[in-house]
Amino acid sequence: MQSELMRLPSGKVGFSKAMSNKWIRVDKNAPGGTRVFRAVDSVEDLVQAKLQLVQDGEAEHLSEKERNELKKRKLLSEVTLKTYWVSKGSAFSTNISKQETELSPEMISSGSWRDVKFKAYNFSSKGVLPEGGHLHPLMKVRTQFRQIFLEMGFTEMLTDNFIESSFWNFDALFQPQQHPARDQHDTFFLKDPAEALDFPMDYVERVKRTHSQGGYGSQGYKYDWKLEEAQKNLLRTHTTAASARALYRLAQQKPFSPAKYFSIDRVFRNETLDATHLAEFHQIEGVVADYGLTLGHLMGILKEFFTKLGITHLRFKPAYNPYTEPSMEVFSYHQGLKKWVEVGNSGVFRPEMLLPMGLPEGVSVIAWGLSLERPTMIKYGINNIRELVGHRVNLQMVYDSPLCRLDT
Ligand code: FB9
Repeated sequence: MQSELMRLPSGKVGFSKAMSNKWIRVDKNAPGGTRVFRAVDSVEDLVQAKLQLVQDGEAEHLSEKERNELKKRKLLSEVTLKTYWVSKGSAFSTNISKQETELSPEMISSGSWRDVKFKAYNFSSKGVLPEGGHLHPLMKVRTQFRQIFLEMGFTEMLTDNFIESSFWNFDALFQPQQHPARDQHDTFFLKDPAEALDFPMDYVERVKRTHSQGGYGSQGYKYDWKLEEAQKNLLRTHTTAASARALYRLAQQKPFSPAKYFSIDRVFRNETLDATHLAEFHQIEGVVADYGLTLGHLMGILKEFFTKLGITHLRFKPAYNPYTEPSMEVFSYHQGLKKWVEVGNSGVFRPEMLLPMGLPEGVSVIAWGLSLERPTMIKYGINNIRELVGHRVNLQMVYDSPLCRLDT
């Protein structure tokens, strides 16, 4: 009976093996229960025969399939033995003779080169990477912006003075002396030298009059403008101070000729620090001076400029700056962040700024600004500005930072 068979030791394994080899057959309808019958006259235990081959050192006669079956049943384990034949090479020696790697002038003059062995050149070995300098990501992005301005026909302004007088940083821009941005909590003033003394006094007089009494059609701010306030030295809070100097210089050239200026340099503000703001950043500024420029020209040049950054979908929002009227904040829809992000600020410089400089009636100046850090952090995927600038920067990030392509 099958039930009796199953109770034998290895009965189940034997039964399934015999069935798969068709050595037995089963009759489920036999009287008294399922009975098992012999189906062949004799059987040959192939497994035992194969294992005997292995035992006799003739495992190579087994097929890979047969070997795998035996391995699967853990009846066979395979060990690969590698043997090497070692023989003396042409350079065989029982002592290590150092092979020369350099042919020196002394060897040539003394002739000793004849008795030494030179190591063969290994032309496939990789050269040692020469140590070189590495540009900081900010500098790579600055180069890209500089390239964009240059191909748009802009000339770079002089910005090599971090220290500026309040006159050029604020008064020349028609920013009143009591403006909150001009006090300590927003601006870094210098102790020494505390004051700037060298100004074009005729121009200062016109600025003083424009602030205190008005002029050129403006009613001014009607306050007692003080030279001492304008003389205070500070760390420039924007590169618009450099724009004021450049425009004043332009106004001295007669007759007037249109100009396009740009600047990219550090500015300093005594602001609350956070993950994306430090007390200093690099401001990028573009300025265009010509007869009859309007807000339409400004929108057009902003579209042209930002398109070169890969920013196409611009929106303009009315804003306020002390030195531009009208002013616009510039926004772009960020596909990644799925929201509108501010990409800069812009405006038309006020006549109260331009006319005291001596620029002719009818000349208007449009300008815009943005930071270098924001696009750099976005391009290089940096979320905290302290990973980009400052004493905690990981220099390996600088070494590994790839080239910057702004238009992709
Ligand atoms: O850069 C800014 N955003 C920005 C710029 C480019 C960009 O590129 C993406 C990779 C494609 C992404 C973002 N901003 C100006 C907007 C904000 O980041 C803002 O929160 C921070 N602003 C700085 C000032 O913060 C105290 C950025 C800085 C800024 C703001 C205004 C000006 C310059 C820099 C200006 C100006 C101006 C206006 C009129 C006339 C002349 C100059």
